[in-house]
Amino acid sequence: MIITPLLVSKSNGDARTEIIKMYCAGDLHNNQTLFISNFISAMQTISTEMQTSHFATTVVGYGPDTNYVLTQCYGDLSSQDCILCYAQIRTFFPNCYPRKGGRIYLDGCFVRLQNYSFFEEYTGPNDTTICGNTTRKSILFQQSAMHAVINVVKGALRNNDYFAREEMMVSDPNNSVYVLAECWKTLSLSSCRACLENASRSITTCLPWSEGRVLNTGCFMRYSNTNFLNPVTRSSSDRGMIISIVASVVSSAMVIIVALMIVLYVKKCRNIQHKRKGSYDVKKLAKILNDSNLHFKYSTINKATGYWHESNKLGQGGFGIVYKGVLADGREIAVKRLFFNYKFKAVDFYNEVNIISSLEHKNLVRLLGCNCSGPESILIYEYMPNKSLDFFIFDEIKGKEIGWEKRVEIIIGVAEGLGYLHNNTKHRIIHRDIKAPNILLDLRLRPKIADFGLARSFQDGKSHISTGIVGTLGYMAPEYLAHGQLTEKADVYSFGILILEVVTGMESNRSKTTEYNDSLLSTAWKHFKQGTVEEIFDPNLMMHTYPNINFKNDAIKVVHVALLCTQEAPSLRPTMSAALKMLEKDEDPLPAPSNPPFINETNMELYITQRSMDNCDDDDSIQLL
Ligand SMILES: *[C@@H]1O[C@H](CO)[C@@H](O)[C@H](O)[C@H]1NC(C)=O
Ligand SMILES: *[C@@H]1O[C@H](CO)[C@@H](O)[C@H](O)[C@H]1NC(C)=O
Ligand SMILES: *[C@@H]1O[C@H](CO)[C@@H](O)[C@H](O)[C@H]1NC(C)=O
Ligand SMILES: *[C@@H]1O[C@H](CO)[C@@H](O)[C@H](O)[C@H]1NC(C)=O
Ligand SMILES: *[C@@H]1O[C@H](CO)[C@@H](O)[C@H](O)[C@H]1NC(C)=O
Ligand SMILES: *[C@@H]1O[C@H](CO)[C@@H](O)[C@H](O)[C@H]1NC(C)=O
Ligand SMILES: *[C@@H]1O[C@H](CO)[C@@H](O)[C@H](O)[C@H]1NC(C)=O
Ligand SMILES: *[C@@H]1O[C@H](CO)[C@@H](O)[C@H](O)[C@H]1NC(C)=O
Ligand SMILES: *[C@@H]1O[C@H](CO)[C@@H](O)[C@H](O)[C@H]1NC(C)=O
Ligand SMILES: *[C@@H]1O[C@H](CO)[C@@H](O)[C@H](O)[C@H]1NC(C)=O
Ligand SMILES: *[C@@H]1O[C@H](CO)[C@@H](O)[C@H](O)[C@H]1NC(C)=O
Ligand SMILES: CC(=O)N[C@H]1CO[C@H](CO)[C@@H](O)[C@@H]1O
Repeated sequence: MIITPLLVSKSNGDARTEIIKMYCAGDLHNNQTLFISNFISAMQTISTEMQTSHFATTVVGYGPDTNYVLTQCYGDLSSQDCILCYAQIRTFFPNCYPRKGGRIYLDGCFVRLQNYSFFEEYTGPNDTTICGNTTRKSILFQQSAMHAVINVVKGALRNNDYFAREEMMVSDPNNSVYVLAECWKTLSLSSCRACLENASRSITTCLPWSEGRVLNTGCFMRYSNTNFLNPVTRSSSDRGMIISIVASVVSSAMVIIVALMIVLYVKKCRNIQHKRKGSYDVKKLAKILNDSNLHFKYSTINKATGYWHESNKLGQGGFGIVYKGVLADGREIAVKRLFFNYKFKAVDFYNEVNIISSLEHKNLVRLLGCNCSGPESILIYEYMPNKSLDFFIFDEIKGKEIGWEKRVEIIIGVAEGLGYLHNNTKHRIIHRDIKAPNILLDLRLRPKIADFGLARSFQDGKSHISTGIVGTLGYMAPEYLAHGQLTEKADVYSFGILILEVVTGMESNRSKTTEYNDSLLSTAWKHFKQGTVEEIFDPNLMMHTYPNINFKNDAIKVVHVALLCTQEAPSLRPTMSAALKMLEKDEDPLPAPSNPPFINETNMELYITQRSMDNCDDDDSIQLL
């Protein structure tokens, strides 16, 4: 896959992205999970189609949470302007949530989403006429306008695309009239006629004023004394506005990105009012962010990502998309765009951003900025060109590119980053989701821990916080999994698993078929006890580093540390700083590890389901998955 960031310079057309009217549907979604996933998939289909077309419809799902979507750009927009206008729609549309859809009329395009098939509707109670009444026009203008409206209706019904434009130029420029009319392409000819005839009757009630618009269920019409129409050419190539500036080759498996997604998932809980110590109120936090250099204008981000151009998409997770962007000064960024802006939990979001932004360490991905006051919640991070650790170590070919020394460097880097999080004086932070896809690699393959979305700072004096389970099975500490008890030692456990992956090149995953007893951890434990650890070393390492005598001993020691980190009793696991010392220094002999946990996986799943249901009154009313 070639990623080609776009710089979109000023168009010589006008995308007419002003929002004229937005209605949100009256219905609340029925099943949030279902609705959101249908919405995301519907918008994805539409977004793809709108890259090349002026019109798209889709139907996703079934039952009361089905998404029926229609989008259309008006006929005089160039392809590029259509993309820009659609980008505006895409940005504003989630604001209807949790209403189940709605309509937005822009001056250049239209969108509608409902949970039933509305594609043939052309009239309804929300049909609106909006008159711009700034200037009262002459009789001559009024006559021209009437005439133009009649022509435009005829024209639209004649044209296959249901679009027509009309310019009435009279000798006196003060009396020129410009008109546009368009039906949605899903209508039959007779429905389109009925819609436009109603619209033309409605619009003439705006006379003698200089401006009128009709927003009907099935069509749009506008007249004006100023020329809002775009030049007649509809070719996009002649605009020459797409400048490819970078073309970097990126493979298709972009696992990082999925990991990069921050997902805001709001639990419907009884006790949502929970106030965390140290939370500020929204306004204060918004102000802090606004005053800091974290402040990014929405329009800047729009430009950097080529108006969220498809080709800049790095990946997509459950609830958000990550884009690559290039700022005006050439800096590359990764932009996380959350699908929904849960304004009512803004305190948590700002709090999160505030904490994250206060962190600075060479082994943590830096948050460069955010925009939470715009229509969407957006986070901006530094861009990591070499994706994530899993991309290398689990790949037979790419695995050869990081030898033993590099792997040790990476392990130590992660330990330093985690140690910094745990040892932070202002906020002790537990990452909660340490795993290979969350370890990003910079230009020189130095590790950077990503996705602090799961991080929760917790106050001194509490031994652990009880919390809804979030994280990735296979990396989760048993006490956390079973009882939701979260301490730094849960991160230490995940770190131990990560080490084993780096040494063996095997993925510690949750598998339905294999018992927990066959897990990577128990396999390592078994071999460690039998003194046959080298049997599980990554073949890539064996091939390249075996001549190095120290390799075997080093690697056994690293596995030893991993087993200390993954002991069943949290109190026996070392702190991150102790683990770091063990990895860096050779002097002291390491203590023998005690048993790792062996849990019956079937029971584990029961636990999780139960806990996620019981856990409403804990502090996690926003979960970042
Ligand atoms: C009309 O708009 C209102 C609110 O703006 C909304 O509640 C209602 O569902 C809409 N009706 C239709 C048919 O879209
Ligand atoms: C919502 O839909 C999902 C997916 O079909 C299902 O697993 C879940 O049980 C549903 N929730 C409710 C409350 O119906
Ligand atoms: C649309 O959603 C509403 C509210 O959830 C529901 O009552 C209605 O039956 C749904 N319509 C269809 C066609 O499923
Ligand atoms: C102009 O429009 C405004 C609001 O749209 C309305 O309140 C006002 O009465 C109108 N003026 C005239 C002269 O129609
Ligand atoms: C056009 O209108 C402006 C202001 O409404 C007026 O000053 C000007 O004289 C008009 N031009 C003509 C040719 O009538
Ligand atoms: C246009 O249709 C709407 C909805 O049926 C109706 O309320 C309105 O009176 C019609 N307007 C005209 C001018 O016929
Ligand atoms: C944000 O900062 C700008 C100046 O940098 C200021 O004009 C604006 O009022 C601030 N907005 C808020 C919400 O504090
Ligand atoms: C977000 O973007 C909007 C629109 O560009 C801007 O007005 C606002 O100040 C930005 N907010 C922050 C926190 O940067
Ligand atoms: C993890 O899953 C992959 C593919 O699903 C499989 O090839 C691999 O063996 C699994 N790893 C472990 C340790 O079970
Ligand atoms: C954690 O803090 C203690 C005391 O402030 C310090 O001695 C230790 O080196 C720190 N550990 C790390 C990993 O920064
Ligand atoms: C795991 O637990 C389930 C249910 O309690 C039980 O049926 C199953 O035999 C157990 N498996 C093992 C390996 O203990
Ligand atoms: C090992 C590897 O793939 N390194 C790459 C890291 O990213 C830089 C910049 O994209 C490439 O030049 C390296 O080849």
